Amino acid sequence: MALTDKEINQIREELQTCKKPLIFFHDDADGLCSFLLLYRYIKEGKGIIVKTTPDVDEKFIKKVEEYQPDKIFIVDLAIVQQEFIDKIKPKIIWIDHHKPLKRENVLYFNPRKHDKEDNTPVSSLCYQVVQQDMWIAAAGAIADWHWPYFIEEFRKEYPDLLPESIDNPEDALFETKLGKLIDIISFSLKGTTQDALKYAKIFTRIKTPYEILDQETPKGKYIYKNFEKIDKEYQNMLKKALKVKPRGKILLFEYQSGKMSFTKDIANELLHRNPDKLTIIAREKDGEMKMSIRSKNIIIPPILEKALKETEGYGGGHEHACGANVKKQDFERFLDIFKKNL
Ligand SMILES: [Mn+2]
Repeated sequence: MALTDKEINQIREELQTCKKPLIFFHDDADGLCSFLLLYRYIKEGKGIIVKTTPDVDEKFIKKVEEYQPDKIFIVDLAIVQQEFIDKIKPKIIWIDHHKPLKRENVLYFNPRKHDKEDNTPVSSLCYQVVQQDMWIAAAGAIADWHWPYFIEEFRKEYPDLLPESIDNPEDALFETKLGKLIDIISFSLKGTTQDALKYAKIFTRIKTPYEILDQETPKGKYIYKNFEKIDKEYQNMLKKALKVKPRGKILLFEYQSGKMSFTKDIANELLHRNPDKLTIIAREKDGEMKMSIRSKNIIIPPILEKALKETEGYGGGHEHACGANVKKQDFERFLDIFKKNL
């Protein structure tokens, strides 16, 4: 189990003695689901979405002073600056599954501290603690391409969302109603920060997944309508991405930045449909190419490090899924280095 019994009890104790939490979360499905699991357990609090770089730094101090929380929870965020920790009064409980960092004066829970291979999503960690809202935890975990320990229990309770024939997160994502629910959750974060928070708040009061999937209540319908609107844009972009011809082993799709980023979503779907290719989705913004890189069989980080070193870009991630940023003028060179090292 990713969190030990002692850690589970420790976090549970912090939740049970908390009256007014401020919860920082990453703006992806795992982050939002983690927020929901904690919020719905305490039934009180406020969420803060950390967009673009997953880094909690001093610019968030004002938010803490405004809200005056008794505790701060930080979920699914890779970086929390020591300066931030030092400058605020409330106790900080940080639950994450990215590369472990050394920090002082914070309760830090990360399964990778004990086992560097263990990147169990934060939704699954939070579920270990709260033991409720299994459908939210399942959505968050599968969204991070992880098959959580409670999935058979989930299947028993929601056989229509996850049919018997599905035995891996990828098929669950692209071929089931649970996958659709995940799209609805992650698309609810695509608008402005204000919009995203508004939807997050509605999610805190949804009772069952069917409220949304079958539009059973006004709240569920409201979330679903927004999904349909964003999905239209997504399908348009996907159609374009699917027309791209591979260059050797690489499948590259570039697009200009609009209001919304679909980089991760397109990267995952293109890889699902072209499992033998390395897919690179690049969004051009402010003279930079912001990328998601995916592959089923190639270990990406060593090649990526090489390419970044020679182009002064930055990025990183997991073996088969990485993110990276390079200047537009270095992009061709970046691709060349990748091609030569495949
Ligand atoms: Mn995550």
